[in-house]
Amino acid sequence: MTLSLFPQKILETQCHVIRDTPSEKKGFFGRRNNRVILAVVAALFIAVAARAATPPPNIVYILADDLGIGDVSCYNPQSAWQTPHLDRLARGGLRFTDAHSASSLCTPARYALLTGRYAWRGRLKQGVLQGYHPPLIEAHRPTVASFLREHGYTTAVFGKWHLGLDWTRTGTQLENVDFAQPFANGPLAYGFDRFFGISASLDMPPYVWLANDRATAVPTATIADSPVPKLWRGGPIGPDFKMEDVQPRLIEKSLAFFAERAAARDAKPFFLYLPLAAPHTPILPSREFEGKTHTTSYGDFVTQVDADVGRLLAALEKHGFAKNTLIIFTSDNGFAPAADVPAHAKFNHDPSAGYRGYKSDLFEGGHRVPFIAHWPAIIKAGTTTPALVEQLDLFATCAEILNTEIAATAAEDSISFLALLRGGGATPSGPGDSPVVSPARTALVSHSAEGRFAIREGRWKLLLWPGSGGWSSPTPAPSQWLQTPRTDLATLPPFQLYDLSADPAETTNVASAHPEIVQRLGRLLRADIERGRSTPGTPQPATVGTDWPQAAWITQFP
Ligand SMILES: [Ca+2]
Repeated sequence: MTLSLFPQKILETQCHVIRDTPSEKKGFFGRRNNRVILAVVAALFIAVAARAATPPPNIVYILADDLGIGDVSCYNPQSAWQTPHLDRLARGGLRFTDAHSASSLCTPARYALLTGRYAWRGRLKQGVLQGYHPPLIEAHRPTVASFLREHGYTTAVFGKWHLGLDWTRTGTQLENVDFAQPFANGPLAYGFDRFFGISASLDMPPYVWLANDRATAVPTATIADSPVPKLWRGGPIGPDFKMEDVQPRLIEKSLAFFAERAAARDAKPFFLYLPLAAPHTPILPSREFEGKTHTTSYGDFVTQVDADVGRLLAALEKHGFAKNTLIIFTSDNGFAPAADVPAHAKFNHDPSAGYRGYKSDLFEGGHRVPFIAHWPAIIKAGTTTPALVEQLDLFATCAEILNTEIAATAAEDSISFLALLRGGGATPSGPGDSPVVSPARTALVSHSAEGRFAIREGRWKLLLWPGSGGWSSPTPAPSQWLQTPRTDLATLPPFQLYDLSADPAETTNVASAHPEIVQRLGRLLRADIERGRSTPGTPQPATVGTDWPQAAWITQFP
C-alpha cells in the first residue's frame, strides 16, 4: 500500500514549470537559470517522493460525551476553568470554529461519525438506543473502521459504543440477556479488531464491561435508580464494574494500546476510536480532580478529560508516534442540561459559549462542538479555520488521505476536509486573519432529539420546526432541567430562519423577511433526503414515506 498525500496536482505543477521554461533564451530563463530551475525542480521531486513515501498516519479520534463548546478554554476565554492540554493541542494544530456533530444526541451522532451517513436515513428517526438494543448500523455497511482495516490499519475502540449489539437472549424482553454468552454484531462486526468498553451511556444498564464480544463478568447485583436528580437508571451491575473506574480504565487501555503498537514493529498504522463516557452524567471525577476547579463537579470532570488528553499526547510523543498521528478531539453533542445550567451560571460559565440551547436542540448549542485536529507532519501549528465541517466528514477525509475512492453505497454524506488540514482555508490565529472558507462543504443538516431538521448553508440556517426540537424552550413539554414552561408551538411561525453572521445566538427569526431563502434551503434539504445522499454521486434509496412525521414539511417545498 502506498500513500499519496501529495496528489497529482503537485507533480503537474512542476511539469508545468518545465514546459514553460524556454531552454535557449538569455536573461532570467537563460541556460544558467535553466540549470537552477532544473535543480530546484529535481529537489522538489525528491521532496515530493520523500513525502509521498510518508507512511499513512495513525489516527486517534477522541470523542468526549456531552462536552459543550464553551467548556474548552481555547473556545471560551470566559470559561470558569482552564483546559491547558486541549489548548496546547490547538496551539500545535488546527482549531475549527464552525464544526458540528450530525445530531444533538449520542447515538445518531456516533452512527454518522462512523458511517459518513446521516442517521435519520436509517431506522432511528428520533432519540437514542438503550444498552440492550440491537445494532443500528445496517449489516455490511462500511464504517471508517472497516475501511481503514481494509487498507492495512490495526483498529480499536475503547469506550462507549451506544450503537446497539445482539445479546444472547433468554426470553422475549430486551433485558432477557445471558451475560455468560458472547454477543454478536458489536464493534467487531463493524471493522474494529478489538473493543473494550460499555454498551451505551454510563447512565444506562447493563453496567458491565465488554471485552471484544462478551461481558467480562455476569452481573451479580442490581443498582437502583440514582436519587433525584436522576443521573443513572437502575439495572444489573457486574462485580468488577464501578462507574468511577470507566474514564481511567479507558485511558489505561489506550496507553497500553500505544505501547503495544510501538512494540509490534509491523509498520501497520493504527486507528484508535476513543468514545469517552465523560463528562456525561453521572459526573464522577476521580479523587485527584475533585474540587480542583473550585466550581462544579462537572468542571472538575472536564479538567480530568483534559488531563487525560495530555497523557495520551505524552504517550504518543514517547513512542515516537506524535508527528505522523492525526489526533482529532471533539464532542458528540453540546452540553447536557442534566449537568446543571443554573449551577454554572453562578460561576459565569456558559457551556454553550454564547450559542443558543444545549444538547438535544436544533439550536447551535446542541451540535456546534469543539473540534481540534493535530498532525504535525501536515498541519501548520496554531491555525484556526471558520470552514464548515461535520463529524461525518471523517470517512471521506480518510479516503482522501489514502488516495482511495469510496463506493457509491458508502459514506453518502461525507466530504473530505483534508485540504483544510493541509492549510487551505486555515489561517494563523491572531490579528490580521483573513480566513478563506474551504469550498468543500457549503451546507450541512442538523437533527434534534425529537428528530426535527435544520439545514445550514453559508450564513443562513433554516429550522424546519417552530421550536427547539429538543429540551430548550420553546418546547411542547415543560423542561425538567431548564425549568422552562411548555409552549404552544401552534402560536409560533412554522419555520425559523437565522442569519448566523449577524445573529450567531439565533435571537431573531427572519423567515418572513426572506421567503425565497426559506424556499431555497427547504428544497435543498428535500433533495438531500430524497436523493439518499447529500454529496455528488449515484442517488441511493431514500426512506421518505408517510410514516415520518418529522419530514411532513417536505410537501411545502415543491
Ligand atoms: Ca452525548
